[in-house]
Amino acid sequence: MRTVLLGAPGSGKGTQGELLSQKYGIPQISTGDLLRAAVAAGSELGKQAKAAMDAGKLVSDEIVIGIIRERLTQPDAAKGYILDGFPRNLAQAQALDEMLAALEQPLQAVILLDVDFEVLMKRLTGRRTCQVCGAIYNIYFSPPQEDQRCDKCGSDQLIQRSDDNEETIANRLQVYQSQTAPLVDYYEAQGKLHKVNGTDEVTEVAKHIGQILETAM
Ligand code: G5P
Ligand code: MG
Repeated sequence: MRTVLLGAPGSGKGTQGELLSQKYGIPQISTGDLLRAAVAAGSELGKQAKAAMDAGKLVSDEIVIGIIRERLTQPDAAKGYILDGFPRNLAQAQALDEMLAALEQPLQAVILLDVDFEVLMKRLTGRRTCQVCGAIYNIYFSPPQEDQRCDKCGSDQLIQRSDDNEETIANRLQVYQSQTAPLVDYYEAQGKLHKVNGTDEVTEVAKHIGQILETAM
C-alpha cells in the first residue's frame, strides 16, 4: 500500500498515519519528523532546515526530495508506506511520481483530511507530543489520562513543538493554502484523491480511511 496523507497543519496526518502504520504494518514516513530529528541531532541538514521550520516556511525541495528518495529505498518501505507531510508542492509531487514510475510502483491513494481552518489553530496550540515515543495528545480534546504523563510509554516528556505558536501556525496555514492545496487538483486529475471529513472523532476518521484504502487496494 503506497499512500499519501494530505492535509493542512493540524488536520491529523500524524495521528492517522500512526494508526494506519500499526494497522497495516508499514512505516509512516513523515518529512516533518525526519527534519525535526535532523535538527535535534544538530546535523548539517538539520542546520539548513531549522530557519525555514521556525518561520513556518517550506524547507527546500532539494533537501526534502533527497530525504524521501533515500527513505523509500530502505527495506521496510518495500511493502508500502504512508507518506505524511510529503509532497507539499507541485515540484515535490512531480518528483515523487517520477521516482515511483522508475520503480513501477505508483501511488495507490491520496487521502485528503479536510478540517476547517478555525479548528486547526486550536488543535495546534493545544497539541503536546511525547518526546520519547512520539504519541500525540491535545490538552483541549484528547489529554493524557494523567497530567503531563504519556499514556503509552509513561514518560513525563510531553512537549509543545516550537512551531506551534500562533505566529508560526498562521504562516504554516498560509503556506498550505498557497503551495500545498493545489495538490488536491493534481491528485484529483489522476483519479487518486479521496476526501475525508477530518473533524470527526479520531476513530471515525480512521474507520473511513480504512474503508477507502481497502477499496483502493
Ligand atoms: P510537519 O511536521 O509535516 P504540519 O504543519 O504539516 O507539520 P502537523 O502540525 O504535524 O502538520 P498533523 O500531523 O496533520 O499536523 O496533525 P496531528 O499532529 O496528527 O494532530 C494535530 C492535533 O490535533 C493533535 O493535538 C491531535 O491530538 C489533534 N487531532 C488529530 N486528529 C484529530 C481528530 O480527528 N479529532 C480531534 N478532535 N483532534 C484531532 O512539518 C513541519 C515543518 O517541517 C517542514 C516545514 O517547515 C513544516 O512547516 N516540512 C517540509 N518542508 C518542505 N517540504 C516538505 N515536504 C516538508 N515536510 C515538513
Ligand atoms: Mg504531523
